[in-house]
Amino acid sequence: MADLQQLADAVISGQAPKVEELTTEALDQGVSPTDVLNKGLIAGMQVVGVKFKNNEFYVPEVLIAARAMKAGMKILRPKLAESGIEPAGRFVIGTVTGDLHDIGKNLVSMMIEGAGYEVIDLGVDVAPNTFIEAVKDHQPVAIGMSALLTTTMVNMKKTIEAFENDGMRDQVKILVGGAPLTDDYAREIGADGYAPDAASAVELLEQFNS
Ligand code: B1M
Repeated sequence: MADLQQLADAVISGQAPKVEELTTEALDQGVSPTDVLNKGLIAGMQVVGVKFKNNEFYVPEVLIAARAMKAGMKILRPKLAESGIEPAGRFVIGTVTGDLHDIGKNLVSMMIEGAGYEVIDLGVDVAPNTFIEAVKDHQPVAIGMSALLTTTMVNMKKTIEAFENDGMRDQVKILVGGAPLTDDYAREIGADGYAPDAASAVELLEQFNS
């Protein structure tokens, strides 16, 4: 019988080919796609999140684990679609106008995907209106904005104001993060939450979605 703990361990240690092999094996043996997702891939990424938070893992290990998880998701996604299993919710993410830094954003994006959400990644240099259109199109649980420059973090405020001006502010939770940000700044600009790291972003999203 397929060992889902072994699959979780392969995600944690970032072994993409092994994750592919174990995901295929589990499905072939009749394990449900939901169990493969929750007890294998997501369980593995949860451990990665904890290790990252505790400084036991650094950025490269997280990126390698996320790549392994994605290798499993590629096999699993069509099976999940066939069995009509919905994602936990949708999450829209982007780096704000004028800012091209995307390493942190990509980490957050991968951890959130690892927690079972469908992630719509708008990329970098994302204009306020693009966030608004994405909310209209995808109705996410929340949007996430990333900024790495003191000169671009102000564009988070502008984006929130654009949501307010469009009468859309109460339709979505807004999560912000990035190295120059603080909890106080997030509060000051009217965000719903500030995540100092990728694991905290997952925790906040789970709170918004409960
Ligand atoms: Co730039 N850069 N950079 N840079 N760069 C910084 C940010 C800087 C601090 C370096 C420095 O001077 N010491 C400085 C900013 C200074 C300031 O504003 N006070 C700086 C500068 C000045 C610049 C340029 C202006 C340089 C120039 O051209 N003169 C320029 C700006 C370009 C632009 O954006 N318009 C620039 C360019 C670049 C590169 C293109 C060369 C490259 C980016 C490559 C890329 O992202 N694809 C780059 C890099 C790599 C950095 C540093 C070295 C590393 C950033 C990084 O990836 N960190 C950075 C210095 C540093 O931080 N040591 C620096 C790792 C990443 C995992 O952490 O992004 O903080 P971070 O993400 C964390 C959390 O913050 C949080 O979770 C992540 C994981 O834990 N998080 C979120 C992030 N986003 C979140 C969103 C959330 C929740 C949590 O919700 C949605």
